Amino acid sequence: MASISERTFIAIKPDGVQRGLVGEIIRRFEQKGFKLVAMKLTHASEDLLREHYIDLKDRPFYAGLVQYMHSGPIVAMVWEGLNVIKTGRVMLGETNPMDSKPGTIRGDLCVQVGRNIIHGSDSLESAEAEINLWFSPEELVDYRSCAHEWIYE
Ligand code: DAT
Ligand code: MG
Repeated sequence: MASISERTFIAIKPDGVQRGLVGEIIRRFEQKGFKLVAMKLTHASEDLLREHYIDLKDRPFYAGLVQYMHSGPIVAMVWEGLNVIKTGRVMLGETNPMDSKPGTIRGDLCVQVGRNIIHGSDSLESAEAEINLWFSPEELVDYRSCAHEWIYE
């Protein structure tokens, strides 16, 4: 069941960082009304990235995907809010930017599936696993947003 304290893992991939899209992507989540609870710029290890994409280990693009994700810094974030996992995926667009509608992040800001600039968890289970993989519990910041009452009834 969707809850106001639902959390998702969102990552701006190395191409998004290099192309100067960090502010634009964060702006969309902030303006939507979601709450930022963790964020760091990190050059992820290949081990962490292999684990992050472990479900895709048998796909032909797996090695290239890990290399691409290891090619530069990533902005790793945790966002919180009602239905944030599913809504976050809608905001991202389809995996392949070619299939992504205008108005979505991938639909507006990138062209090819292998350079699709952003990651977002696709289920409650993957969100929990990914948040645990990328962040320690102390890095998740507990605070009350002053906009809370203006976003939720
Ligand atoms: P998503 O990132 O939308 O959750 P996914 O989990 O199926 O998509 O795949 C993870 C990433 O792998 C995706 O963002 C880009 C890459 N990828 C997926 N399918 C691909 C393909 N057919 N060719 C190249 N890269 C692909
Ligand atoms: Mg995925």
